[in-house]
Amino acid sequence: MKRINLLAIVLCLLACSALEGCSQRSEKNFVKHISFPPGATLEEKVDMAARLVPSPQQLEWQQLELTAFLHFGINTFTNREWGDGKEDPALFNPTELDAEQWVRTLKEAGFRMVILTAKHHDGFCLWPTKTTRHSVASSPWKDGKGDVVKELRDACTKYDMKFGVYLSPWDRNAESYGDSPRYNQFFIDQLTELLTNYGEVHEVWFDGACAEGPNGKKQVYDWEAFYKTIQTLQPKAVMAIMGDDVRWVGNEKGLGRETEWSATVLAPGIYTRSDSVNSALGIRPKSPDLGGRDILAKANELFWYPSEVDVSIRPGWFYHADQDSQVKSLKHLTDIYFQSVGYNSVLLLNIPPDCRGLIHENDVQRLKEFADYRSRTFADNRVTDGQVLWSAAGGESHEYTLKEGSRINVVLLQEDISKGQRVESFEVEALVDGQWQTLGQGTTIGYKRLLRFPETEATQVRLKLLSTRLKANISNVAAYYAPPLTESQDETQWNDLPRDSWKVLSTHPLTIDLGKAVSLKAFTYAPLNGEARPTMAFRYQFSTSIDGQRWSTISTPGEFSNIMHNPVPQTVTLKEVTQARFIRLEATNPEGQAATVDIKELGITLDR
Ligand code: FUL
Repeated sequence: MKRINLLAIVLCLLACSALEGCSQRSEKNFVKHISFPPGATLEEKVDMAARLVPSPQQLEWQQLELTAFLHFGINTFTNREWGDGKEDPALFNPTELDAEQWVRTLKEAGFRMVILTAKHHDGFCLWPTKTTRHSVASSPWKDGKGDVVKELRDACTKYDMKFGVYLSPWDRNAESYGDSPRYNQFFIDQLTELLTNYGEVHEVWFDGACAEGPNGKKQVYDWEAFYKTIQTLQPKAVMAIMGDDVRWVGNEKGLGRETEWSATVLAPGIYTRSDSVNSALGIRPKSPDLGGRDILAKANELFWYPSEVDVSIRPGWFYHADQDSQVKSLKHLTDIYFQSVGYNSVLLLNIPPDCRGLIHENDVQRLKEFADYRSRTFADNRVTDGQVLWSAAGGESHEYTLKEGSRINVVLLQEDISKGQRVESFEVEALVDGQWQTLGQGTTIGYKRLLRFPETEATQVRLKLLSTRLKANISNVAAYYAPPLTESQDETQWNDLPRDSWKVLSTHPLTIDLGKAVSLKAFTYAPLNGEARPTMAFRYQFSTSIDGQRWSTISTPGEFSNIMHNPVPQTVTLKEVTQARFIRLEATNPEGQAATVDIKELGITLDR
């Protein structure tokens, strides 16, 4: 009798596990997009959300982890961040351009893809396009016979590096800009050249900037047609930012979100419905919660739309010689890495080639340090049994063995996202002297989550899933020791004259008595706390005076280009050294209304 019972139990268990296997196998997945059925409950939505998976190219893109951005173009030679399209192409003349040096440097630093600004907002094309004369073909570089895109493409092929292009939709040079159908065709022609003549393109990057063209008119982009062009010519490429494969994280500081859902309710900006969908949900790319249950409850659809963190290794996106000493420190880059790759995002790090057409020695050195640090840290995984797939629901936990004598301060967690993103919250513990102690807690895991905590000597680590959507699939658990880093970055000096002696004569416009006459070489505008505010300065006019009565305007109306997205100090060098005791900054905000500038946001550079 006993034996029969036992047999029955064994048979039942076998049948159950087979069934379970079947039900797991028959799980219906949704690729890239879900429309929730009308009236779906939150539980039904959560169930479907767990089964949203990336397209094959999105998955491949995520696995790259590190992509390099190369901002290079006419701005490199005019020392600007945003060109106005009126530049003389003759200024473009790199003396030692070597795309192999770029790719070799980046490859050695662990990057797997390179994206070049084939055209930035100034409209200057780095390839000899048939669409405009504002290109390398009109420059003295290689007697107008050069092609930066091709040189980069060839170097990528040689070093087995993936290749992407940034083509700015906003074009301040194109005469047709603002005449929407005509410019859209012009843009498609440019896209077609880039996607036809340079082999495989893996990422097409469109930023969202859309402002006035040379005729003052605003353009209405035909995203649908741009999208079709890419689909036809490079069906395997991911389309980023103004695209529906890759999402902008929402800042240019290198800061990912700790809770980062790749399965998100944010509708990609290229869809005509995106404004109405996103405003009904009250969300923007910068919003903190783009995929949690609260927002899911209100949503009608869901997108696999993973985050990309874009940031420059220097304060600006383009090369400026006066930023040679401001290459981000190893600690800063490492923090960025943990807050991007370690927060379920791809890091898109910009390294701008200089006027020679080379990656500057300081950046090369920092990239080497960054790569060495990562390989020192991640070469020695202390977990012996972390690469076995563990499928489990909230409330379950799993113990992993550490090599003997392990000192750790980082735990790496990965979900098999080809089956969906499912972990909502987790806890990691360590067995220290026979006692379990908490190392840290977190929310999402996704493709990769790096958890940092104080150094701990332990024999085991335990991962506890606190809450999941269906059963989560944990594909990797690892633990490391990351050597501590201290900040050795110099405080950037951008004001030579202490403000104690300054007197504010008026706030609108900001007029200052410096207390004595000085030889003025440059001035700097640095948004307070490095933060963008709606009242911040964007367009400006700068004037000086000896006596506070007669004023001369030094620079023609200028702009602090891109300051609202990247609010770092911007220094404007005067055409010639000027004697002045009084200075005045008249400025308007990005909306064109009077800006408010605080005295602490202004600095001057003296000629000494
Ligand atoms: C922004 C641009 O305006 C900046 O100049 C830079 O190219 C950044 C990556 O994207 O939208």
